[in-house]
Amino acid sequence: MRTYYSDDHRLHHGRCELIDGQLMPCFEMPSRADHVLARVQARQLGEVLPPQDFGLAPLQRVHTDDYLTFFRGAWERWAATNTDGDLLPYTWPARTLRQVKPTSLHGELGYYSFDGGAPITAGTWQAAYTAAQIALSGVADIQSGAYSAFSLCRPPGHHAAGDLMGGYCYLNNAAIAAQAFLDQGRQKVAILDVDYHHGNGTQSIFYDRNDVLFASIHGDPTAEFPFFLGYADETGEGAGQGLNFNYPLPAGSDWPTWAAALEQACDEIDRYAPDVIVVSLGVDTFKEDPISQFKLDSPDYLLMGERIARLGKPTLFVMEGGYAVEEIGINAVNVLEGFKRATQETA
Ligand code: SP5
Ligand code: ZN
Repeated sequence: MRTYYSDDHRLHHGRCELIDGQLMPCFEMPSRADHVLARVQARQLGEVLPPQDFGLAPLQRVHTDDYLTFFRGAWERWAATNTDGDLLPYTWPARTLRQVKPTSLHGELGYYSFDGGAPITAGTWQAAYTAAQIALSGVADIQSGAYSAFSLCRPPGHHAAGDLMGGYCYLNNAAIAAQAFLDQGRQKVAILDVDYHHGNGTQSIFYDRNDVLFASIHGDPTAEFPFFLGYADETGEGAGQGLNFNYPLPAGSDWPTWAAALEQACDEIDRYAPDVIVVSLGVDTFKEDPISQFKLDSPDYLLMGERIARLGKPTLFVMEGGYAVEEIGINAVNVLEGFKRATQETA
């Protein structure tokens, strides 16, 4: 399995986020990708390649032009008046307020975000743009015949909607990949989101469509970020009715509980019979994750990869969350090694 990776991720390094009433150093930090890359190399998973550049067009298939233009130009506008500090939103158009787009930088930033967890720094656009190209390079690999690929994206993407950033995410790498598969002739794509948090951005992008199935296993949003999406009764609408599957699980869920939800998700994916699968691969389900409440252990990720392999479809893995930095490489690469092993056994 080839891995697509670029050092550009380092250009994005937010300073702090609000956790339990305190400004803490961002959990979504550059060393996350370094640990995953090191483990890919140590385990000799396969070649590590830089991304190709497919330009803006495939990003525009998922994100609105006005959002992309705003995100691309935001830092320059901020830097013109500030020499210190990340660009962070502080007001959002919640209930009773109007969905207007103000003209000032912070007005627009509130309009284009849903939380204060996505800081814009000098290199954030470039890092996010390259992460999307990394996802697209994985698509290209599979389109040229590879059975699987690993897109080592950073920053992550699954919380980003068509015109919203949030939850450490700016561009929805998995959604951009899924849309690219469709645009290159695939008929049906299934996205399996195993990150601890619900993939609200991905769900919203494909909610009313029948060419993408979305299934997500995550912390129950009654108690967990992103709180306002990810409930089991969100089943899709219009043409997408019956093609959105949420499996919210309680805090403390361990592998047997998690694996039972995975079985259900896999049954739905089998029934849908997609041409290709995109996995939003977050490993913040790990028992030591500093911001999450599930109890998966490192060997469980091998089993996760094996089960995904038994779906028997070409599969693109796209890196999402995981904040236990020392173990993120072991856990993410365990999924890939489990997948590889099971694929070879059944081939
Ligand atoms: C991609 C991804 O995994 N994004 C996650 C964003 C989560 N942001 C909210 C974090 C709030 C954590 N609160 C933890 C309290 C620990 N005492
Ligand atoms: Zn997450």
